[in-house]
Amino acid sequence: MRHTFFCIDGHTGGNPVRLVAGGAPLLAGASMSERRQDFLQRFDWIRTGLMFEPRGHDMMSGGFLYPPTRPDTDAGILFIETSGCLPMCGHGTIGIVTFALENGLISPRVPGQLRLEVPAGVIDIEYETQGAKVSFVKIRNVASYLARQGLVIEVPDLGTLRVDVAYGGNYYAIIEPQGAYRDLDSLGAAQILRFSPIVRALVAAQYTPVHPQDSTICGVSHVLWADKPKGSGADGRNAVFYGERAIDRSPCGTGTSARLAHLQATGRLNVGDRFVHESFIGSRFIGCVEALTTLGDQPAILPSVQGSAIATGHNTIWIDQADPFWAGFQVI
Ligand code: PYC
Repeated sequence: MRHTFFCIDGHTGGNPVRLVAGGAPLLAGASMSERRQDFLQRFDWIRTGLMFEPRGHDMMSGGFLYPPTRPDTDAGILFIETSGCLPMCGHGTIGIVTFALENGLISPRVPGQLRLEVPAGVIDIEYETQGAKVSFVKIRNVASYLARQGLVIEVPDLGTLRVDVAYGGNYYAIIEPQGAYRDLDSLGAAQILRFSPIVRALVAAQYTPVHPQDSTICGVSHVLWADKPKGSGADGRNAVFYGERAIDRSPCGTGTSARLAHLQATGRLNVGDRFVHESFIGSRFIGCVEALTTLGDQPAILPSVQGSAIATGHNTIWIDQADPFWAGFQVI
């Protein structure tokens, strides 16, 4: 049996985004969080088929637009990527919103604004257009917070690392420059890919964060190597590792949100401060600590992240069960 998916492919700050505009399965659930669970149980083959090789690759990431489950939102997004269905994805949201607006797939009630439901909660979007193109998308992201400070792990062949854990829509192990980690350029991409899964496993052996309001969001999934900025006008740089073999090419939207929460909670950013974040390849997001809030009984912030995306083309993809690799594969 052949399934057809109509996709708009592109990238946000260099990281791929595949908006699956046709072929989304009907999902059960009273919220995008419940629909995420339903998708994972019944349709995960669509994710692996569209994200893994031979139709995707280690960094592939994307999502589907759904009608919202709440009357106060314009649409829902379900994110898919190689590591699963993320509760929230910043670069994915910037790409999906850009491609959906540029192709008339979504009609905002108020021009320049959207309210979207994602598995991690509700996010507000501001965007600007120039002619038929969206020039930027700014996400007012879900409440983000510093979950744990000062975990100490011993990484074989690297050394002792002090790791903090923060939430920005996913849970991040954040490593700042210190003895065993000088900076991103001296670590390099190959070592980031080598050490990050070990860091993630060592952190998981000590600590499992659980979202104060949604226990389906739990555990450190991403590793953020923080660094000083490289280009002029930037405030920081990072490389985010996710899945099994991916380094985010963008500055990572949820990673930037987690980093803003981390910097605010440790007294290095205040409400209203902007933080221009560079990716491993030099692309940029503008982050900002918009407001203070609480998440359960945790002090938290409301971060915003702004960036832009480029569509690269239409892609009609078949998943045909006659193909021995119909559900995709990873080489790890
Ligand atoms: O932008 O939030 C993000 C993201 C998560 C994983 C890759 N990018």
